[in-house]
Amino acid sequence: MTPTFRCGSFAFRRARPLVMGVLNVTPDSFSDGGRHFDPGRALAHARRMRDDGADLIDIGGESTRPGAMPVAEGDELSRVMPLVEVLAAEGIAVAVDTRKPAVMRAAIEAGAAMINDVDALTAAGAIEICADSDVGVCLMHMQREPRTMQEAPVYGDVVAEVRDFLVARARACEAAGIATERIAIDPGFGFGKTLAHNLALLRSIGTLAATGYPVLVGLSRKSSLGEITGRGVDERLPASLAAALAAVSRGAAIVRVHDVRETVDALKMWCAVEENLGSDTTPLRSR
Ligand code: 7PJ
Repeated sequence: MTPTFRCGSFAFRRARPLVMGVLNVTPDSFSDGGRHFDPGRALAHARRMRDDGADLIDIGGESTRPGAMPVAEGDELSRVMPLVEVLAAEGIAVAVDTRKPAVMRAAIEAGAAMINDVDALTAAGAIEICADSDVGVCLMHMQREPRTMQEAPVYGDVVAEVRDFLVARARACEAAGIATERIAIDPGFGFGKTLAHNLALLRSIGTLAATGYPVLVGLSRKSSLGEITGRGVDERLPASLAAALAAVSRGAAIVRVHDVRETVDALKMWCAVEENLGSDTTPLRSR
Protein backbone atom coordinates (compact mmCIF):
# COMPACT_ATOMS: atom_id res chain seq x y z
CA MET A 1 0.00 0.00 0.00
CA THR A 2 1.23 3.46 -0.82
CA PRO A 3 2.11 5.34 2.36
CA THR A 4 0.40 8.64 3.07
CA PHE A 5 1.75 11.89 4.46
CA ARG A 6 -0.96 13.67 6.44
CA CYS A 7 -0.90 17.35 7.26
CA GLY A 8 -3.95 19.26 8.39
CA SER A 9 -6.84 18.43 6.08
CA PHE A 10 -4.48 17.15 3.39
CA ALA A 11 -3.48 13.54 2.80
CA PHE A 12 -0.76 13.16 0.22
CA ARG A 13 -0.30 9.72 -1.22
CA ARG A 14 3.43 9.18 -1.48
CA ALA A 15 3.33 7.60 -4.93
CA ARG A 16 5.33 10.45 -6.44
CA PRO A 17 7.62 13.12 -4.99
CA LEU A 18 5.90 16.21 -3.60
CA VAL A 19 7.02 19.74 -4.35
CA MET A 20 7.15 22.39 -1.63
CA GLY A 21 7.53 25.95 -2.95
CA VAL A 22 9.57 28.38 -0.86
CA LEU A 23 8.07 31.74 0.06
CA ASN A 24 10.49 33.79 2.15
CA VAL A 25 9.07 36.94 3.66
CA THR A 26 12.25 38.24 5.21
CA PRO A 27 14.36 41.24 4.34
CA ASP A 28 17.55 39.17 4.36
CA SER A 29 17.01 35.56 3.16
CA PHE A 30 19.99 34.58 1.12
CA SER A 31 18.44 33.70 -2.23
CA ASP A 32 15.19 35.60 -2.64
CA GLY A 33 15.48 37.85 0.39
CA GLY A 34 13.60 41.07 -0.04
CA ARG A 35 11.92 40.03 -3.25
CA HIS A 36 8.67 38.86 -1.65
CA PHE A 37 8.62 41.07 1.42
CA ASP A 38 5.72 43.11 0.06
CA PRO A 39 2.57 41.11 1.02
CA GLY A 40 0.86 41.67 -2.33
CA ARG A 41 3.85 40.39 -4.25
CA ALA A 42 4.30 37.51 -1.83
CA LEU A 43 0.69 36.43 -2.37
CA ALA A 44 1.08 36.62 -6.13
CA HIS A 45 4.25 34.55 -5.97
CA ALA A 46 2.58 31.93 -3.77
CA ARG A 47 -0.37 31.62 -6.15
CA ARG A 48 2.00 31.32 -9.08
CA MET A 49 3.81 28.46 -7.35
CA ARG A 50 0.45 26.80 -6.65
CA ASP A 51 -0.51 27.15 -10.31
CA ASP A 52 2.89 25.78 -11.33
CA GLY A 53 2.15 22.60 -9.39
CA ALA A 54 3.48 23.13 -5.86
CA ASP A 55 1.83 20.68 -3.43
CA LEU A 56 2.75 22.81 -0.43
CA ILE A 57 3.84 26.42 0.07
CA ASP A 58 6.42 26.99 2.81
CA ILE A 59 6.20 30.46 4.35
CA GLY A 60 9.17 31.68 6.37
CA GLY A 61 9.51 34.95 8.26
CA GLU A 62 12.90 34.33 9.87
CA SER A 63 16.03 33.93 7.81
CA THR A 64 18.07 30.94 8.94
CA ARG A 65 20.92 31.51 6.51
CA PRO A 66 24.45 31.19 7.89
CA GLY A 67 25.24 34.11 10.18
CA ALA A 68 21.62 35.28 10.39
CA MET A 69 20.48 36.97 13.60
CA PRO A 70 17.29 35.89 15.39
CA VAL A 71 14.05 37.76 14.63
CA ALA A 72 11.63 39.10 17.25
CA GLU A 73 8.42 37.10 17.64
CA GLY A 74 6.20 40.07 16.84
CA ASP A 75 8.07 40.80 13.61
CA GLU A 76 7.86 37.17 12.51
CA LEU A 77 4.13 37.03 13.27
CA SER A 78 3.38 40.20 11.35
CA ARG A 79 5.34 38.99 8.32
CA VAL A 80 3.90 35.51 8.17
CA MET A 81 0.36 35.54 9.51
CA PRO A 82 -1.44 37.64 6.88
CA LEU A 83 -0.11 35.29 4.21
CA VAL A 84 -1.00 32.13 6.12
CA GLU A 85 -4.57 33.34 6.61
CA VAL A 86 -5.17 34.22 2.97
CA LEU A 87 -3.43 31.23 1.40
CA ALA A 88 -4.92 28.67 3.79
CA ALA A 89 -8.40 30.11 3.13
CA GLU A 90 -7.76 29.56 -0.59
CA GLY A 91 -7.29 25.86 0.08
CA ILE A 92 -3.52 25.85 -0.29
CA ALA A 93 -1.52 23.47 1.88
CA VAL A 94 0.52 26.00 3.82
CA ALA A 95 3.65 25.08 5.76
CA VAL A 96 5.16 27.60 8.14
CA ASP A 97 8.93 27.61 8.53
CA THR A 98 9.40 28.64 12.15
CA ARG A 99 11.24 27.75 15.33
CA LYS A 100 8.94 29.67 17.66
CA PRO A 101 6.08 28.00 19.55
CA ALA A 102 4.00 31.21 19.51
CA VAL A 103 4.26 31.41 15.73
CA MET A 104 3.38 27.72 15.45
CA ARG A 105 0.28 28.21 17.57
CA ALA A 106 -0.93 31.23 15.59
CA ALA A 107 -0.20 29.54 12.27
CA ILE A 108 -2.12 26.43 13.26
CA GLU A 109 -5.10 28.53 14.37
CA ALA A 110 -5.00 30.33 11.02
CA GLY A 111 -5.20 27.06 9.12
CA ALA A 112 -1.60 26.10 8.39
CA ALA A 113 -1.31 22.45 7.39
CA MET A 114 2.31 21.89 8.37
CA ILE A 115 4.99 23.18 10.70
CA ASN A 116 8.49 23.11 9.20
CA ASP A 117 10.98 23.56 12.04
CA VAL A 118 14.72 23.73 11.42
CA ASP A 119 15.04 23.12 15.19
CA ALA A 120 13.03 19.87 14.98
CA LEU A 121 10.46 21.03 17.59
CA THR A 122 13.07 21.29 20.34
CA ALA A 123 11.74 24.61 21.74
CA ALA A 124 9.78 24.23 24.97
CA GLY A 125 6.12 23.58 24.16
CA ALA A 126 6.61 23.13 20.41
CA ILE A 127 5.85 19.41 20.30
CA GLU A 128 2.74 19.83 22.46
CA ILE A 129 1.35 22.62 20.28
CA CYS A 130 1.72 20.44 17.19
CA ALA A 131 0.38 17.36 18.98
CA ASP A 132 -2.76 19.27 19.97
CA SER A 133 -3.55 19.85 16.29
CA ASP A 134 -3.57 17.81 13.10
CA VAL A 135 -0.64 19.53 11.36
CA GLY A 136 2.15 17.66 9.65
CA VAL A 137 5.63 18.38 10.95
CA CYS A 138 9.03 18.50 9.35
CA LEU A 139 11.88 17.74 11.74
CA MET A 140 15.20 19.08 10.46
CA HIS A 141 18.73 18.41 11.63
CA MET A 142 21.05 21.33 12.36
CA GLN A 143 24.42 21.39 14.11
CA ARG A 144 24.57 24.43 16.42
CA GLU A 145 22.46 27.47 15.40
CA PRO A 146 22.26 29.68 12.31
CA ARG A 147 24.54 32.40 13.66
CA THR A 148 27.43 29.96 14.19
CA MET A 149 26.56 26.76 12.34
CA GLN A 150 29.01 27.13 9.46
CA GLU A 151 32.03 27.72 11.72
CA ALA A 152 33.88 24.43 11.13
CA PRO A 153 31.14 21.81 11.56
CA VAL A 154 32.51 18.44 12.74
CA TYR A 155 30.99 14.94 12.72
CA GLY A 156 32.26 11.43 13.33
CA ASP A 157 29.79 9.71 10.98
CA VAL A 158 27.58 12.45 9.59
CA VAL A 159 24.94 10.13 8.12
CA ALA A 160 24.52 8.04 11.26
CA GLU A 161 24.49 11.08 13.54
CA VAL A 162 21.89 12.89 11.46
CA ARG A 163 19.72 9.78 11.12
CA ASP A 164 19.89 8.96 14.82
CA PHE A 165 19.00 12.54 15.77
CA LEU A 166 16.04 12.62 13.40
CA VAL A 167 14.70 9.25 14.50
CA ALA A 168 14.99 10.29 18.15
CA ARG A 169 13.07 13.50 17.44
CA ALA A 170 10.42 11.57 15.50
CA ARG A 171 10.02 9.13 18.40
CA ALA A 172 9.64 12.06 20.82
CA CYS A 173 6.89 13.46 18.60
CA GLU A 174 5.13 10.10 18.44
CA ALA A 175 5.34 9.73 22.21
CA ALA A 176 3.62 13.13 22.53
CA GLY A 177 0.79 12.02 20.25
CA ILE A 178 1.85 13.10 16.75
CA ALA A 179 0.90 10.26 14.42
CA THR A 180 3.73 8.68 12.42
CA GLU A 181 1.98 9.61 9.17
CA ARG A 182 2.27 13.29 10.10
CA ILE A 183 6.05 13.28 10.46
CA ALA A 184 8.68 14.11 7.82
CA ILE A 185 12.44 14.26 8.42
CA ASP A 186 15.09 16.43 6.78
CA PRO A 187 18.91 16.17 6.95
CA GLY A 188 19.19 19.97 6.82
CA PHE A 189 21.53 20.58 3.93
CA GLY A 190 23.84 23.49 4.71
CA PHE A 191 22.83 23.71 8.37
CA GLY A 192 26.15 23.10 10.13
CA LYS A 193 27.56 21.03 7.27
CA THR A 194 30.48 21.32 4.88
CA LEU A 195 30.19 20.47 1.21
CA ALA A 196 31.57 16.99 1.98
CA HIS A 197 28.93 16.50 4.70
CA ASN A 198 26.16 17.64 2.35
CA LEU A 199 27.31 15.27 -0.38
CA ALA A 200 27.61 12.35 2.03
CA LEU A 201 24.04 13.01 3.19
CA LEU A 202 22.72 13.36 -0.35
CA ARG A 203 24.34 10.06 -1.33
CA SER A 204 22.74 8.47 1.73
CA ILE A 205 19.16 9.69 1.36
CA GLY A 206 18.31 5.99 1.10
CA THR A 207 19.56 5.45 4.65
CA LEU A 208 17.22 8.18 5.88
CA ALA A 209 14.32 6.95 3.73
CA ALA A 210 14.80 3.46 5.20
CA THR A 211 13.56 4.84 8.54
CA GLY A 212 10.11 4.91 6.91
CA TYR A 213 9.57 8.63 7.46
CA PRO A 214 9.19 10.72 4.30
CA VAL A 215 12.43 12.58 3.67
CA LEU A 216 12.20 16.27 2.80
CA VAL A 217 15.23 17.85 1.14
CA GLY A 218 16.13 21.50 0.74
CA LEU A 219 18.99 21.87 -1.71
CA SER A 220 17.53 24.57 -3.96
CA ARG A 221 20.08 27.32 -4.75
CA LYS A 222 22.18 26.43 -1.71
CA SER A 223 25.83 27.40 -1.39
CA SER A 224 27.04 23.80 -1.85
CA LEU A 225 25.66 24.02 -5.38
CA GLY A 226 27.61 27.22 -5.85
CA GLU A 227 30.77 25.56 -4.54
CA ILE A 228 30.40 22.79 -7.09
CA THR A 229 29.42 24.88 -10.11
CA GLY A 230 31.07 28.22 -9.34
CA ARG A 231 27.71 29.89 -9.95
CA GLY A 232 26.12 32.72 -8.00
CA VAL A 233 22.82 32.24 -6.23
CA ASP A 234 20.72 33.38 -9.22
CA GLU A 235 22.48 30.95 -11.56
CA ARG A 236 21.94 27.71 -9.66
CA LEU A 237 18.74 26.47 -11.31
CA PRO A 238 20.38 23.67 -13.36
CA ALA A 239 22.34 22.50 -10.32
CA SER A 240 19.18 22.71 -8.19
CA LEU A 241 17.26 20.52 -10.65
CA ALA A 242 20.09 17.98 -10.75
CA ALA A 243 20.21 17.96 -6.96
CA ALA A 244 16.44 17.46 -6.69
CA LEU A 245 16.57 14.53 -9.12
CA ALA A 246 19.55 13.01 -7.32
CA ALA A 247 17.58 13.23 -4.08
CA VAL A 248 14.29 11.79 -5.34
CA SER A 249 16.06 8.99 -7.18
CA ARG A 250 17.53 8.01 -3.79
CA GLY A 251 14.14 8.09 -2.09
CA ALA A 252 13.41 11.69 -1.10
CA ALA A 253 9.65 12.24 -0.79
CA ILE A 254 9.42 16.04 -0.73
CA VAL A 255 11.64 18.61 -2.41
CA ARG A 256 11.66 22.16 -1.05
CA VAL A 257 12.44 24.46 -3.98
CA HIS A 258 12.36 28.04 -5.18
CA ASP A 259 11.82 27.18 -8.86
CA VAL A 260 8.56 25.23 -8.79
CA ARG A 261 7.68 25.24 -12.47
CA GLU A 262 11.04 23.92 -13.57
CA THR A 263 11.20 21.35 -10.77
CA VAL A 264 7.71 20.05 -11.57
CA ASP A 265 8.76 19.55 -15.20
CA ALA A 266 11.94 17.76 -14.18
CA LEU A 267 9.98 15.48 -11.85
CA LYS A 268 7.32 14.78 -14.47
CA MET A 269 10.10 13.58 -16.74
CA TRP A 270 11.68 11.53 -13.98
CA CYS A 271 8.33 9.99 -13.00
CA ALA A 272 7.59 9.09 -16.63
CA VAL A 273 10.84 7.15 -16.82
CA GLU A 274 10.55 5.42 -13.45
CA GLU A 275 8.70 2.15 -13.24
CA ASN A 276 8.65 1.80 -9.47
CA LEU A 277 6.16 4.50 -8.56
CA GLY A 278 3.47 2.06 -7.58
CA SER A 279 -0.03 1.83 -8.97
CA ASP A 280 -0.88 5.50 -8.55
CA THR A 281 -0.36 7.01 -11.97
CA THR A 282 -1.82 10.40 -11.03
CA PRO A 283 0.23 12.89 -13.01
CA LEU A 284 1.87 15.80 -11.27
CA ARG A 285 -0.72 18.50 -11.06
CA SER A 286 -0.63 20.65 -14.20
CA ARG A 287 -3.03 23.51 -14.01
C1 7PJ B 1 15.57 24.51 4.76
C2 7PJ B 1 14.44 24.89 5.48
C3 7PJ B 1 15.80 23.12 4.53
C4 7PJ B 1 13.76 22.71 5.74
C5 7PJ B 1 15.59 26.64 4.95
C6 7PJ B 1 16.82 28.26 2.22
C7 7PJ B 1 17.39 28.36 3.60
N1 7PJ B 1 13.54 24.01 5.97
N2 7PJ B 1 14.47 26.24 5.59
N3 7PJ B 1 14.85 22.27 5.04
N4 7PJ B 1 16.26 25.62 4.40
N5 7PJ B 1 12.90 21.79 6.20
O1 7PJ B 1 15.72 28.72 1.98
O2 7PJ B 1 17.53 27.75 1.32
O3 7PJ B 1 16.78 22.68 3.93
S1 7PJ B 1 16.08 28.32 4.85
